[in-house]
Amino acid sequence: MTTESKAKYPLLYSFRRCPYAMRARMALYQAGLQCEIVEVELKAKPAAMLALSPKGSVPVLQLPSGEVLDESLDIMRWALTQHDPTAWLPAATRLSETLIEENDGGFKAALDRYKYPQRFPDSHSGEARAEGLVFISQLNTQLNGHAYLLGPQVSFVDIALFPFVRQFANTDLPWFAAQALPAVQAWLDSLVNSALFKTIMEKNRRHLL
Ligand SMILES: N[C@@H](CCC(=O)N[C@@H](CS)C(=O)NCC(=O)O)C(=O)O
Repeated sequence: MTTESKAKYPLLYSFRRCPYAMRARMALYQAGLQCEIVEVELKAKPAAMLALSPKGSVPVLQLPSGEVLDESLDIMRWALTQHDPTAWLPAATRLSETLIEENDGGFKAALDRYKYPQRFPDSHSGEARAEGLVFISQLNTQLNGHAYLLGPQVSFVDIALFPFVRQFANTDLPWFAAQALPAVQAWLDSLVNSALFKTIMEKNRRHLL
């Protein structure tokens, strides 16, 4: 491969509405890293992406060195290790890890059963919603008078979690708005309306930065 043909920027295979891809795009943007984005159709994944990561999930990041990162949390950590202007990483604690594990585990499973009941004929959507609500209530308690999960500033854990909480809320917004979860509702509003989130959700975005 000649120097000219080498990729100059990291290449991100992404899907705009995927919560895992959202958290990766936010960290890459926060780190000020210029990346090329390939918007993937989940039903027709590009062969080039599958060659890099046969498990076939987005996001996938290919670095100019050829190294491949195909887990959203690894992409977030890598990006912020390059540049972390408001210290998202140092703020991370054992509590952040536990919340992320619960989010990506039981909460995500409940969210899928609530959001896509047709895919889970044996599951009861109301029960799945109640299960998800237990985690959301835990977040409401954790917010405890501060704007973000670990204190007054956004950190890694807020960004890792909120795309999933957003999906949960959007599944039935009037119901979500009627719950007594003022801290989570304010937290979600603040993150959904942030310039960072709006930027990474722009349609037809081919580049980050
Ligand atoms: N553990 C992975 C999960 C990524 C994931 O499941 N992404 C979904 C889209 S939201 C996906 O690509 N699913 C494969 C498919 O739908 O074919 C990560 O954190 O990156």
